[in-house]
Order: sequence, then structure tokens, then C-alpha cells
Amino acid sequence: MRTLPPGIDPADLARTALTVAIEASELIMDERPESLGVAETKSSATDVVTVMDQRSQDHLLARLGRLRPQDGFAGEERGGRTGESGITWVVDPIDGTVNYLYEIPAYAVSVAAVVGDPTTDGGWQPVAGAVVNPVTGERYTAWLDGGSWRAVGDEEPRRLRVAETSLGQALCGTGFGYDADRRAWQAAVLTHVLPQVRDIRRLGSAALDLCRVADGSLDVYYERGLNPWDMAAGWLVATEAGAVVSDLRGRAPRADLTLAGAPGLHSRLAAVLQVAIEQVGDQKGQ
Ligand code: LIP
Repeated sequence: MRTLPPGIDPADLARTALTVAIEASELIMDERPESLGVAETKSSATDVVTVMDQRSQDHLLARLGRLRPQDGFAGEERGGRTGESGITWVVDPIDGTVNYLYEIPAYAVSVAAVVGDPTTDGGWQPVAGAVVNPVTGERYTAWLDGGSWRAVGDEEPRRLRVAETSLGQALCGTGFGYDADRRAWQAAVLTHVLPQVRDIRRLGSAALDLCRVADGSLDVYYERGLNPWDMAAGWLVATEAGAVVSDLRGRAPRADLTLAGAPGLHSRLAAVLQVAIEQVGDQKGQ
């Protein structure tokens, strides 16, 4: 556990995260152009960015720059800033961009305040965060030792707590990368997992997958290939709801693997993934 910089109240950071995440989520809904297209592609032809991804991040960068001028900022799209407060905002301006492009109601703005260096595996951790789905009105917030909360529309926030179940009864979330070789590897691993769980859901947003583990609409989730911005806020929403969120060796989650679930379920799925990756081999999945 990294220490919070002196004078920092994670509850205040969570309020700030929620405020700006709501603003950005309203922006991507209200100002979505009629003819939204792909502005550019990144790691592959299917790894798309829309003009609204960048506009959402520009808004978050500007607003957090005014609200918390001493903090750092790192996002999925262009633009960032180094800080000197010990807090860095790690944001995904639209997590689930393909869903946003296709108007599938499973995308979110994810905003997290982290300590440490988010560019180093195991070198950082979230201390406050918010994930907002503008289509469903779901707002998830969490802060260090302050619990994990979900509100929809005008309702009061409800505290979240994960529950154990058997692996065979577990609804398991996962996701697939943008690289064809990585996807082939993920499919091969999935053939080992699918027969051992209740069913699989591929929602298309890691931030929402992690929040769904916290609220119980998923029992467990794993994915290889996540970036810090995909997982930063959802990681804390899940852990503050009592989930374990780690890589396959019990360390902080990272691109190699993010695995989230109630403690017993987390360890049971970790064992299944360990065998699957040994049998499938690990090279292609990198
Ligand atoms: C998405 C992740 C999701 C993954 C998708 C994509 P993006 O992030 O949240 O879990 O399976 O392939 O990477 O690109 O929409 O911000």
C-alpha cells in the first residue's frame, strides 16, 4: 500500500472524480455528432478512436487542471501533464469505444486518482475513482477505505459488497484485445474456462466489467491486455466492495492479467487460468 500524500482526503478526490466524469459522460451523449465515424485507429484497424474520445479527454484534462492544478494527468488519448502533488488522474474518456460507436449501451467515462507511477506495473494504485455509464445512468464511486457505491438516476447511492459462489455457478466476464494473435490466444484460453463457469459475458468495457463484479451483476472477471486507464477506477470500485483484484501471481493487476472476484472465487478461477495458460502456452498471448 502506497501512502497518501499529506492533506489529501480520498473522499474529496472521489467527489471530484464523479463530478468531472458526469460532465464528460453528458458531453459524449449530448454532443455526439449525427455522423459519428472513426477519427483514427491505434494498435490495429479495430482499435478505434472517435472525435468524442478526444473531446471527452480534453474536457477532463481542462477541468481537472482547474480543480486540481498540482496533480498529474494521464489518459488513453492525446494530452497529459506531470504534477507535483503525488496524485495523478488516470482517465479513460470513453471506455468501450466500439460500443459507443455502435450505440450499444455499455460504455463509460472512467476517472481515477492514483498514487505512484501508472506507467509502471505494480508501481501505482488507485485511491479514489468514478465510473459513469451515461446511457443507463449508473454512477459508481469508491475511495480508499470509504467503500464502493452505486447510484442510478435520482436514487441514493447503495453500498456494494461482493458475494462468494461456486465456480460452476459463476457468471464470468472477459474481453478480447485488438490484435488478431492476442484474440486467438484469448479464445484458446476461453475454451478451458467456459466449461467450468455458469456462462461468459463479454460486455466490451473493462471499467464496467470491474464495476459489475462489485455490484454482483458479474461474479468474476478476467482479461489480458488492459491498460491502466481501462482498470484504474474499476479496480478500486471492486476492491472497496470486497473483491480481490490482481494478476495471476497475486500482485497488482496489469496488462498481463487482471482478475477480479470475491476471494474464494478469485483463487479458484486463478487456478483454472494457470492450467489453461500452461496448456495453451503463454507466448502468443503477449
Ligand atoms: C476496451 C476495454 C475492454 C476490452 C476492449 C477495449 P477501450 O477499452 O475496456 O475491456 O476488451 O477490447 O480495449 O479501447 O474501449 O477504451
